[in-house]
Amino acid sequence: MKLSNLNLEKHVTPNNNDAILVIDVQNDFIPGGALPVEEADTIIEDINTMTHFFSEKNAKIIFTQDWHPKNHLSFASMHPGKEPGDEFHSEDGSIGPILWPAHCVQGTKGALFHENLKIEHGNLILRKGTNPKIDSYSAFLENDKKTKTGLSGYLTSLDIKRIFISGLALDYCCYFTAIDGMNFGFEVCLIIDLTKGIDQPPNNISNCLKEMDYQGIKFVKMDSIIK
Ligand code: VGL
Ligand code: ZN
Repeated sequence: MKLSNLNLEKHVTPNNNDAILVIDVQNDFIPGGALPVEEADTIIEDINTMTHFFSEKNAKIIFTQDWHPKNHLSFASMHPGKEPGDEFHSEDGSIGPILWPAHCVQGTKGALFHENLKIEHGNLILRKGTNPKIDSYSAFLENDKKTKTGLSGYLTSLDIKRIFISGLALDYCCYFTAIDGMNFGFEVCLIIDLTKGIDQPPNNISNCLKEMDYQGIKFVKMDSIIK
């Protein structure tokens, strides 16, 4: 599935039952960081424009932060003989499907939001991936698919019905957040020009887009929200 083949929503107007999630716009995911996502720097200003717009519409704004202890088991360095990018599947899916370079270590510069990201409109900053033995791609559930982050309860208690997803990386944290968001009963809309992907293993982005489409996730471009 290519971006150009997706059915796009037209004319979407955010309201006070909406939230925008800005996923992991942190130094380590920006070119120059430990786990750089290609062109990730190019979407930051537009994300700022979008969160400002959502705040004017009384929608909620949530930033997530990948926030790993330095001995996190998703790091290749924790597995003798393994390199970043190597396949790895722990029994219950808590770590994998590949290993990463050490990234977003708690308290380091790489874990901070990029300096150009405007967070002042944020209602909530949610940190995830803090358990050394369990990764957390999704902002809703850790990778064991059992441990909640609390986000679903937060959104439900504020009467949020629809979530918009932006940020990094399209085929990991944005993807798993979108799928779990659907499973928790939210309408989910991915803002496709406010996200960039890793595309590892090869074709991962295309497979994720196909699966999101199949699951009923909607796709929208920024200019259908802000006209
Ligand atoms: C992410 C890989 C490892 C992400 C986080 O934010 O998409 N990807 N940790
Ligand atoms: Zn991570």
